[in-house]
Amino acid sequence: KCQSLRTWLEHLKKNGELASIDEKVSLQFEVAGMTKMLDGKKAAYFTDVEGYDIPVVAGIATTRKQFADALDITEREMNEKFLHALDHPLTCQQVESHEAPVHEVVVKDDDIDLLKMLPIPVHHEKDSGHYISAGLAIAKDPKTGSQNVSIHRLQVSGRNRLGALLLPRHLYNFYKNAEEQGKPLEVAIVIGVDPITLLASQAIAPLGQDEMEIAGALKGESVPVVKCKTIDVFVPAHAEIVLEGKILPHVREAEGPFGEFPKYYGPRSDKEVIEISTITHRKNPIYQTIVPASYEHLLLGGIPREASILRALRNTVPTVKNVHLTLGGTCRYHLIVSMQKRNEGEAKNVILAAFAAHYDIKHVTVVDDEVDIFNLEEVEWALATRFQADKDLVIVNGALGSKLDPSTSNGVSSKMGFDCTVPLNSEPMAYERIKIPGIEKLNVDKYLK
Ligand code: FMN
Repeated sequence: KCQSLRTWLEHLKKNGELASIDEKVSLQFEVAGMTKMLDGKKAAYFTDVEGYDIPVVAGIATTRKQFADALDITEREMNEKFLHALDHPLTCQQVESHEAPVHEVVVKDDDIDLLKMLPIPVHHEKDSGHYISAGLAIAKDPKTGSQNVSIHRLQVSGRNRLGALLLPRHLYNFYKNAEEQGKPLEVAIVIGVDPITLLASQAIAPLGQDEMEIAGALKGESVPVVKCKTIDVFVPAHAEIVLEGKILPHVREAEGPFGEFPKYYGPRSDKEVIEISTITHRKNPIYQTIVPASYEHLLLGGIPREASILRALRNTVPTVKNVHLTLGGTCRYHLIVSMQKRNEGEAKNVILAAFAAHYDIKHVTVVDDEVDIFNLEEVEWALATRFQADKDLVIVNGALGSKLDPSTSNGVSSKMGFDCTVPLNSEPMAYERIKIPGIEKLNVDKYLK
């Protein structure tokens, strides 16, 4: 079901999880608005986008259950599955151009006009314009030849020009290496893929590890890739659309504002520029977009991060059981951890390790492992009944946080941890949960109908 965007959409349709929207919709806010209204319920497939023959799809996975379904596992198995894939990547399978659906149509040079060709939406009120938000940027490290996959917001700045936000991670690193030699960096922007490929692109993997190989490991079979027509980059052969181009050295142009995952605007400033020289696509392509700050956007960042954070915390305290980055905390800022505390003080070590595991983490809540960390009412109950601010609160001031959190001073942030574990030396009855014997055997379903 995750061979391509199309096979996944078929699967959603069969499950009744795809809304086919046949009324005419505008690219200006309407696509984003309808998708937002369906967020967490159904994917939105727009068949009649004003001014275009190409359909638009958004929200292809907006719940943890759907991502788990794509991976053929339960929600609770997600972290272990992701960690296994990080450790056992699967080499991609190279196919010839004539075998690659994404090479069915090739458009070159002067025939390219991004906004005329592709239904690229305007998502939020104060966005600077049309943005590609579900494009996988794939580039090759000029030094080692290994590929990297990541998603970047891409502002359409001209007929064949995109403004990109490259935060200082892997793609940025490749680009700086090329720029220092006065060279452009070849890059492919891949649009229209399945949810596992999107998820893999967000892996917190070491520099040099190709996320497409993690996608292969998550799928259980190698991803078929094809060499681009004009650049030395390999892209998924079953994608819908590929833009081939390069990031220009020593060129910066205005980009933004753009509505971002914390539900505020990322500011306008001079950013890197990608020039597109060739577009390849399937015969009747489907255009994919991700509405910023939607559940899809938040979970795509959250799920791979949870796996990496879990590993980091277990390196500090091996009895850490599970972690949860909550939707309310934008799947970035609020972490809940469950652990089996064996030594007094360990929960505080876990809090400090969480701050170190990812700079985005701002507030950490640690609970004993009988608390269900995916049930926020239970977590609040633990905070209400097992936490005393004079002993159980950890505050670290002046650490690096998220620059997109407007309450920080340009990213410099206070961090806070709540140790909600039961003291090991407490009276046995003091924290004994009340219980009604035999309740689990009683059946009241018929009275609820
Ligand atoms: N990262 C950026 O640097 N700039 C962006 O504009 C950006 N936009 C994103 C939009 C979406 C919908 C998602 C899911 C992620 C976005 N990210 C962005 C996050 C990166 O894609 C992500 O951190 C990725 O893992 C980075 O890969 P790397 O570590 O291989 O460089």
